Amino acid sequence: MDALLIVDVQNDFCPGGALEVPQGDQIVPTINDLSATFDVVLQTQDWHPAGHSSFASSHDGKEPFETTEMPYGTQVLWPDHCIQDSSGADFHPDLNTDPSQLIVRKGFRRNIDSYSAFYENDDETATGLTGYLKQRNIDTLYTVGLATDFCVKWSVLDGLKEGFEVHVVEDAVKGIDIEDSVSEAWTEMLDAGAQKVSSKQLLS
Ligand code: VGL
Ligand code: ZN
Repeated sequence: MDALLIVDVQNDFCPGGALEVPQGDQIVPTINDLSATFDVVLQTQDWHPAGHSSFASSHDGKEPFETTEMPYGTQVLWPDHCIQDSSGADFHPDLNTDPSQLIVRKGFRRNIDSYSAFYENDDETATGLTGYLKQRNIDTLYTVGLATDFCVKWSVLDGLKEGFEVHVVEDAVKGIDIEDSVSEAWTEMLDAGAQKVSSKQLLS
């Protein structure tokens, strides 16, 4: 059984948002077309409390896009984004969320960031998505959304590790792109066994 996994298509990751992904909004119509063709549609939502430890503003002297060491490893520091209940955390207004059967929220623990739909950045704290997918006999994921080089990439890598077949829809993802991180993300995802597809292939 297949599922479409829509990662973090939220206002703060779209142009004009706090952590904008260039052209992040341009994938929305394609995602809407795709979600109409899947029996199972799932979403993630980045959902941080104010003062979250992944925000540069929570660390004296740090600027966004610098890094800091956390107990679980190196963490990129971000502008404040996707704060719970803010409009920036809302899904893009044109995204059709009606077909979504599950919304996985992540990043809600103050002291740990979470890029992946499966595990937080400590690689240990589970969101529960694996159990949900297994119980619904879903073995294949088609991944779309934002950002290619962070939440999409980590969701794809963890999905593969958890034993799912994972496809990435190349024209339905967009990245932040810090120092070539988008092309590195593609290399990592493909090396790990992800399959690149186009929306055209899926919609024809
Ligand atoms: C994301 C950075 C921080 C993402 C979320 O959705 O890719 N990136 N929080
Ligand atoms: Zn975040």
